Amino acid sequence: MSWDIDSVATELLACEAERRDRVKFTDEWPELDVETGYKIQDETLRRRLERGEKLIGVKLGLTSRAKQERMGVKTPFVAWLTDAMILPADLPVPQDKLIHPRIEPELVFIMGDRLEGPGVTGAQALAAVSHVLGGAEIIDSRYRDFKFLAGDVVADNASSGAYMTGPVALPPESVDLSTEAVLVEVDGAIVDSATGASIMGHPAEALALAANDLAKRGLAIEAGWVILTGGMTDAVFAPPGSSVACHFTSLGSVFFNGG
Ligand code: 0L1
Ligand code: MG
Repeated sequence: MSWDIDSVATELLACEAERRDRVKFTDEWPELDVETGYKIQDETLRRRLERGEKLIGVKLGLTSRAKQERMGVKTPFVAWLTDAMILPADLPVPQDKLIHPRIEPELVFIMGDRLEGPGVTGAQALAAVSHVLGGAEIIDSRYRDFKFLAGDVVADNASSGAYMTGPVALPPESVDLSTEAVLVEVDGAIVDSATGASIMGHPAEALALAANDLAKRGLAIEAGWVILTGGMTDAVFAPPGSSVACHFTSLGSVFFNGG
C-alpha cells in the first residue's frame, strides 16, 4: 500500500469510527515526518468540521519528560480539540467509542485574548489566559499498543479521545502553576504525581509553544479557546470497572468511572 495525506486521513478516521487499531504508518511510509503529519492532522480536522464538529481549542502533546520518555518521542507538538471531545463530568469513560483509553492529568487554560506568534513568551501567553482549571484527557491512539514515531502521532491528532475539566476555574494570577500538584489515583491507590513544573517548567511555556508553532502554519490561538497543556504524568489505563481520579492542590478533583 502506498500512502498519501488523503489516504492516511481516511484510514485514521476509519480506525477511530470502527474502534480498530493498526500498525504505525511510518513502517510503510518512512518519509511521514512531522511536517507531513500536520498536513494530515489539518485534513482530518477539515473533515471533522465538515461533518459538523466545532473547533474549540488546541491540545499539546509530549510537553512533559514523563510523557516523552514513556512514548519514546522527544518533540512536543500541537493538535486540535473539537466539541465532540468534551466529556461532561460524571459520565463514564466512553468505552464503546474508544480503542484502548488511557487517562492523564492536565492543566487547562481558557483563553481571554487571541494569541498570535511568532515570538510569544511564557509571560505574554499567561497574560492572554482568562482562567485555569484542572482537567484530564482520555487519550486513545489509533496505533497498536500506542507505538508510533513523531510523524504518526502528529497525524493522529496526538492520540485525541476526550477530555474533562474540573470544578474550579481560577484567574491565572491567583495560582502558582509551577507548584500546583496533582495526585493520580486508580482504584483507591495513588499511582503517580507531578507538579505544573513538569510541563516545560511552567504550562504557560507550552501555551507559548502552541502559539509559536501555529504561527508557522499561519494560524493563531483564538479568544475563548480551551488549551490542554499536555499530560503531566504518564497516562494510566482505564478499563471497564476501574475508577480513576486526578486530585489537584487548588483546582479540585476530576473523577472517571471506567464504564
Ligand atoms: O499517545 C500519547 O501519549 C501521545 C499524545 C500525548 C498527549 C499528551 O502528552 O498530553
Ligand atoms: Mg494530553
